Amino acid sequence: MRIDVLTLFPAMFQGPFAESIVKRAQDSGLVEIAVKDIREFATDRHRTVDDTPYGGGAGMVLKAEPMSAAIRSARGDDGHVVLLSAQGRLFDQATARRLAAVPHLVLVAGHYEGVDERVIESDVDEELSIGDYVLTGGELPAMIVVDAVVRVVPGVIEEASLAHESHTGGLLEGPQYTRPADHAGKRVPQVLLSGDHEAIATWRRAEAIRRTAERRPDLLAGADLTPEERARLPKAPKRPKVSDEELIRAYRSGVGSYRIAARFGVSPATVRARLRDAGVRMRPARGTPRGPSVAEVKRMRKTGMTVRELATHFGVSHVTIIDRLKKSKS
Ligand code: 9D3
Repeated sequence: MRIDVLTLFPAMFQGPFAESIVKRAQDSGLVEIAVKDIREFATDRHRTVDDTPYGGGAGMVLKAEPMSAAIRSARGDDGHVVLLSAQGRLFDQATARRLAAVPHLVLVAGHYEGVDERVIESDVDEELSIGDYVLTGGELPAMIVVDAVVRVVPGVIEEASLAHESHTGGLLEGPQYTRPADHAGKRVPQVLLSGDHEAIATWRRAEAIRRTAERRPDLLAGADLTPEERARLPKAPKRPKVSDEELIRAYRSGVGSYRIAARFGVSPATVRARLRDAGVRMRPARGTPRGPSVAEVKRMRKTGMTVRELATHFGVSHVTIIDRLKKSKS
């Protein structure tokens, strides 16, 4: 595939395109990348590429004529033109895969306040943003798009790595460890040393789901979860009719979670979850037993996990784990 990048700052691209995987992709002939200076397409003797906005306002706008000439020169008759702009649709992995199948990409890095809209209408096929934050221009976004696209061009990286990516089903990765098994007093989770491949896969899956729910709950809707996994997801915390401080003050004063719930118009489970999340040590709840079953704990224990690791894994106290282990022996 061929990628042309149009920019006012070609020197910015020299480092990133001359290193690592993007360099290897070019060296092996899988991708050809050319960076071109938009200023070369300015026709006046000052090489002017920007001007003040019609209607007034701060900053400068990239002029239509040199932009249009630069794009038409790079596109030839087959280029797909992408403008990097803060007004674009959000770039994501699906877009990276789609663009990796395009034989000739032309990436246009805007700068200053933007590009004359008539160029976007006539010469640009799509506009992409890399995220909701303000940058000084489209150069770093263009590099990011090149990086994400090039690595999914067939042959650039090992097929196995790409296969694993699509296999994780839209979840974040769980934690990774390598030697030594003990670092500064923290041990690698025992299950990873157990050699029990099924238990390892189960653990990794649980960690990936847990992490995604905690850090990126927005990903869960589109994630590839079994109905069982979906049913076990912690419900999204819908916040407050009552502040944490009020809940904590009431609880510490000795009022039970059922009374507090009634007083503040939330459920007892909500009261307990909020207090637990706020780090409050809970008195024993009335009602049904919570946490993992005897069988679940027994199974994970067999992989060699310690009581502490089991407690973290199941999200309960070590007392609960010891209780289940005792019951499994009686
Ligand atoms: C008056 C509003 N402008 C400045 C706050 C809007 C604006 C113009 C130009 C904001 C950023 C830029 C330069 N940014 C890009 O060209 C850009 C970008 C970005 O800022 N964030 C995320 N993705 C991208 S892609 C190109």
